[in-house]
Amino acid sequence: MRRLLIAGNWKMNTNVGEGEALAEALRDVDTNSVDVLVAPPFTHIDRVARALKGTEVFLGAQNVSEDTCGAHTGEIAAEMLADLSVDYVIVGHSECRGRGEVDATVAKKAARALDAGLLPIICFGESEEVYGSKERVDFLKKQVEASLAGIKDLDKITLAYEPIWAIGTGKTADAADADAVIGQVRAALDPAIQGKVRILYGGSVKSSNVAGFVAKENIDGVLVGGASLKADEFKAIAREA
Ligand code: G2H
Repeated sequence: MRRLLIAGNWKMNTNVGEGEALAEALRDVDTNSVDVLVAPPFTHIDRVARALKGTEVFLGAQNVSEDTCGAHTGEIAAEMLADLSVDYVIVGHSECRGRGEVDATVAKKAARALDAGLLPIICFGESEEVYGSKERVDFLKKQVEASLAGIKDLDKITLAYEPIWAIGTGKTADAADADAVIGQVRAALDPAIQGKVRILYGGSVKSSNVAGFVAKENIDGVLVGGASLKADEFKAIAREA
């Protein structure tokens, strides 16, 4: 059985004090039956790590450089995140892909994360236009395959299906449809890892709809944006999952 992962992606929200307060309020989140992760902005990671010290909550980052330490102005290396006790890093979020990040870059970022001992959460998903076309499943399989290119420790990755049209829009995917499409993507993975890799759903998840997603065979948790910014709501998501 794959253990569920409930991941909160704070995106570019909160100041340091607000992030610290949010983390403090999450100290009693129920981690008995699910893994829980928060991914604050880079600037908050150290303070959030301190606020969550002694809990089972995992710490994530929202992005990482494709390069190792060196002359890369403005970038953050995976080694730097590992130094802050970060466990997971989100790569290939559609909000990054939308700014020009391509599959090959996503694969390099995931490889750097693994080299530094971090666990990558690799996002994939289709636009509304592709969603409505017969190419949808092929598009998603190719996107995942290209985003995993050259990665050796495939058993250490987590995938997250985030249909772009469902992100921050309040439109959620149909759970049965998300399960079916995730199942097809899972079936295209290397057979050695097919049953091991966690595949999350993300896009307008909240406490009132999470149960419907995680009840599905192929959905191993959720990546939550907006609803992860309210401690009570995020704790309710972890409880309802
Ligand atoms: C999708 C999701 C979290 P939201 O981006 O990654 O955000 O829950 O706000 O749709």
